[in-house]
Amino acid sequence: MDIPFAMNADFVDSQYQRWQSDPKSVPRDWQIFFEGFDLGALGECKAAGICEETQVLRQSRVEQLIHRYRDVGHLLSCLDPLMACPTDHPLLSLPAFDLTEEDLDRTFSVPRAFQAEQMPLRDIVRVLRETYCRSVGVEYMHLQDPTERLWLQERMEPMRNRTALGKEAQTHILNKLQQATLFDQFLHTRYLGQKRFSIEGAEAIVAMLDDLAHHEAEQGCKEIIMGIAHRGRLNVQTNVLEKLYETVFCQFEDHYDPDSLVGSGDVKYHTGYLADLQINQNNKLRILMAANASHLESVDPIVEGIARARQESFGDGGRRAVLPILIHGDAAFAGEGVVAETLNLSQLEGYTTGGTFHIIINNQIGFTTLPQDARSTRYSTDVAKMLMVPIFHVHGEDPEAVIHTARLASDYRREFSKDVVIDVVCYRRYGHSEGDEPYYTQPQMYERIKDRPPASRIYADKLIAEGVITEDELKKIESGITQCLEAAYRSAQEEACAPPFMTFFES
Ligand SMILES: Cc1ncc(C[n+]2csc(CCOP(=O)(O)OP(=O)(O)O)c2C)c(N)n1
Repeated sequence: MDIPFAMNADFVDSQYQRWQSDPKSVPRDWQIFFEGFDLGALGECKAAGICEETQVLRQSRVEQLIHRYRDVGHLLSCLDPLMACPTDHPLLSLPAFDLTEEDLDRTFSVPRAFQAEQMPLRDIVRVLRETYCRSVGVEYMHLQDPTERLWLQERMEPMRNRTALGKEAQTHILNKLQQATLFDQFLHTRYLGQKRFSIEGAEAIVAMLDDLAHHEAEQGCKEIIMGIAHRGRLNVQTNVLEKLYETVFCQFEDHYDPDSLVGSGDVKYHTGYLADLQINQNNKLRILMAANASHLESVDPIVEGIARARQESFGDGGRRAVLPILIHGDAAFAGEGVVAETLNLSQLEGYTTGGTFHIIINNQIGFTTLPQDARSTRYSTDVAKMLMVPIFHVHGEDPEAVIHTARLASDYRREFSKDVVIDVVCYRRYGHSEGDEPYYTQPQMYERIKDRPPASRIYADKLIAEGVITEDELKKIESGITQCLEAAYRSAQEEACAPPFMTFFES
């Protein structure tokens, strides 16, 4: 019998499940093995004369349950800020495994990643729910390489898919969320009626990109090549790439002449930006936001091409030195053929960039179209499953979970040189470009969005409740940001606009 990676429990377990549903679905030698296994278990029972089912049988059921949570625990995860969290799923209930409430107090052997030899079933279910059914839903059991699955399990299960962050990191996250919210609110009030493709509803993306830039730089990344469509573009330019607020405001002013740069008034959503960031005392990071055409996702292969060229210029280690990040809309990721084409190139020697970091700003709408009218798949990310790479779905109002997931995905990409996908489930506070009224087409959805506080407020309330910050400290953060915005606004009106950007590498 050919057992790859000798005694791999996941593999044996999956064969056993296939055999149980249809004995002929596994090779003959496995059929004999499992027949003997079940017979032995029953024989032991009869010999003892005290039970119908032995511990061996129950153990195998518990292993099925563990396997199922790892596989489809995401069905029970809490991802959508606009909906109540699911509490149960028939595929994950005890009866689905012929287990009962009494079994909860029985003890079973557990996998290595649980960091214990044995546990009561009650605790096993708790560990699984904490890991797979909170703010992070993970799809990774489609990965065919058991080494990768084990790597992920050992990173997720001991920590229950969370990173413990200290006060400094939490306050920094709050700051980034506040910057994201206040910047777009400011544009909303000062440049009423102008398109801005607000990030509001998806502010966690800013906190995530900021943290990812730090994490990558600390791990040796020198350059990020980023592709991003219209949504949140200006917010990412200012609050992640440190483009000056006044430079952006200038582009909204009447005295700004976009024709001097070629193009029309929409030019600010298409131009790129090059930033050199001093991440900390030791690390610098260069981020190029590529110019973006209106044609959704057409930037993907361009980013890959730039990233590959930059990697070559670094020589050995180039794949780690340069990270391509693609930020997609949910409708575009599922709908545009170039997404599949780009994914398909990702592992080819002539095209690979050592793994692309994909982020979906999943605001659950494409212009006016809801997911059920836009795609045949459960998730907008399902096309990426063909690469056998992990896909993380994460609640967009839980910035700590978003950041934990980004760090994990970054480490996976570095370890295995493959793409990773993070689907940030959020919403869009206004219409597609603020000018249109979403109530006309999605009244129920927008009724739920109407009273939703910004993610920054929700996170601030959590930190205040936990005693991490005070209401006064929150006010200080807010007024500091507002002062910056006001000062930038004044200078954008008074002074001639500064040259807005560098767009390409000079070295
Ligand atoms: C190839 C292409 N098809 C259609 C459009 C028109 N269009 C612009 S934005 C948009 C909706 C995109 O939705 P999504 O990807 O979810 O991003 P969101 O605007 O919600 O952030 C559409 C259909 C386009 N720009 N390019």
